[in-house]
Amino acid sequence: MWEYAPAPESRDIANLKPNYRMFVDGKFVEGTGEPLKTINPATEEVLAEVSTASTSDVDTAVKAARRAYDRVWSKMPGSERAKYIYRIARQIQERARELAVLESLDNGKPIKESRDVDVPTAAAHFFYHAGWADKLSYAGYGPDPKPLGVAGQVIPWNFPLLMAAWKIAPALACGNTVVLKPAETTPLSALVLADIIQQCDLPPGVVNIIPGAGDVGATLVEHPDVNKVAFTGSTDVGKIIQRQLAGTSKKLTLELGGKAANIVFDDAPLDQAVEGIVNGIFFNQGHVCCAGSRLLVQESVADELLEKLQVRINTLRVGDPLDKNTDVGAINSREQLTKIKELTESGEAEGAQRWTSSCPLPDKGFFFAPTVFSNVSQAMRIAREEIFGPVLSVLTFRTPEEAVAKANNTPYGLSAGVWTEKGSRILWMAQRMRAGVVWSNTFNRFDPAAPFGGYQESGFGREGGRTGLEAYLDV
Ligand code: TXE
Repeated sequence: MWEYAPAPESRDIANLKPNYRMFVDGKFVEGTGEPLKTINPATEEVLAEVSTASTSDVDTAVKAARRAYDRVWSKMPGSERAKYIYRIARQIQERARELAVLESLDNGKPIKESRDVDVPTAAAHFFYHAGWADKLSYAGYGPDPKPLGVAGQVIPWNFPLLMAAWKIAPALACGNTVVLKPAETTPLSALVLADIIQQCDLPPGVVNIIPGAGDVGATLVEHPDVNKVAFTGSTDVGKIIQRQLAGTSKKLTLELGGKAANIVFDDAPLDQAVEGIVNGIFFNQGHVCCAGSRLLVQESVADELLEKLQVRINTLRVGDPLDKNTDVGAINSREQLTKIKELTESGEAEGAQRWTSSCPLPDKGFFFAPTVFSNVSQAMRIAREEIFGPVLSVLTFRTPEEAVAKANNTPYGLSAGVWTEKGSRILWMAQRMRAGVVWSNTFNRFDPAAPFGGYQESGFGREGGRTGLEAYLDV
C-alpha cells in the first residue's frame, strides 16, 4: 500500500466548486432537474453544485442504455468487454488519490478508509468482474449466456464509489447496460467514475449516471424499458420498490439495512475481539449495513470486555476526514445526525446505561462521539432499529443457544460475527444464525469473490462472486 499524506492542493478541491453534470450517452450534459448542492459534512460548506435528472432525462438515459445494449454491448464478445472493464479498474488505481480525497470530502469518511478500503476495493471489483466477462460460457450458463438488458441501479451514500462499482462491474461483465443513480448527498465520486468511463472509451450509453433525489430513483426503477433493478438503501425504500415492481417481469435485488450481532464467547482472545468490535461499529462512522451494532458478550467476561473496550474507544480520534490520523470522520448529513441523536436519546429514556468517548469533537460539522450502551434489553429501540451511526448496544448471554436466539431476534439478517477459540462452535453458530455473512474472529471483511447479501428485511439476492453474476444473467 502506498504512503499517503493529503497534500495541501488536495484540499483545494473543496474550493473549486465545479459544476458536476450528468453523464448520459457518453457525454456530460446539463440535467433539467433542480440542481442540488452537495456539502462537505465536516465543514457544512458547499462542495459542489450538481445538475440532476428530470423525468424526461431519466427516459433519455434509459433510451441511450437500450440503444447501446441492442447495437453494441450485448453483441460484443466477452473478451472485448473484459478489456474495457480492466481499463476502468486500472484508471481507478491511477486516479486513486483524487478519488479518495473526493470521497472523504463528500461523504465524511476518514481518508485512511477511502484510501485503503473504498478505492482499492472498487478497483478490485472491476478487476474481478473483468476476469469473468470471457469465462461465462464455461461456467455452466450455456454457450452464449444471455444478459438481461438495461439495469436501473440506485445506490446509497455510505460507500458511494464502492457501491457504484458493486453495481456496474457485474452488469457490464454479463453484457448489460446501466443507468445508475447515486445518492443525493454523495454524487461526486460516481461522476468521476463517469469521467473514467468516458476516458476508457466505453461505447456511448453503456453506462449512464444521473444524479437526483429519491423521485429520480423511483422514475428509473419503474421505467418500462428497465429490465433489472438493483437497489441498496433503506429497508423502507426497498419495500416501496418491491411493491412498485410487483406484477412486472423485472428482476430485482435488494440490499437493505441490518442490525448485526457481534458475539463474543468467554474463550475468545479479548484484546483481538476488542479490535474487531471497534472495527465492526466505528468503521465508516457506523454507516455500514453490516455493522456489528449489537455486541452480545458472554456474561462471565462482560465486565472485563467492556472495560477494555472503553479504554480502546477513548483512543479513537474523531475529526477532520482528510487527516490521516482520524479514526472516525463526519456523519454524512444533518438528517442522519438527527436520527442518531433521536435513537440514542430513546436508549437513555428506555433505561440503558450510556457511555460516551471522552474524545474532543470539532466545533463545526456533523460529528458524533463514539457511544456505547450497556444494560440493553432486547425490547429497546437501540437493540432493534438500525442506528447507522457510531453507537454500540451491548447485551449479554450465558449459553450458545441463548446467543443464537438473541442474534436472530431481529427482522434483519445481513451479517454476524463470532469470537471464540473453538472451530466447532463457529460452525455450530454459523449454521443457526440467519445472516448472509458470518465472520469469525474478524469483522467487516470484503472480497469481490464472496457473495454478499441478506436474509429477511435485509433484502434478497447476492452481490459478488459467481452468485452475484446470476443477478445479471438470464440463467
Ligand atoms: O436511505 P434511502 P436514506 C438506512 C440507514 C439510514 C436510513 C435512511 O438506516 O439511516 O436507511 O437513509 C434513493 N425509489 N440505510 O434516507 O432513502 C435515494 O435517493 C427509488 C441503509 O439515505 O433508502 C438514495 O439514492 N430510490 C443502507 C437511495 O435510495 C429511492 C444505506 C438510498 O436512500 C427512493 C443507506 C424511491 N422511492 C441507508 N427513495 C444500506 N443498506 O447500506 C429514495 N431513493
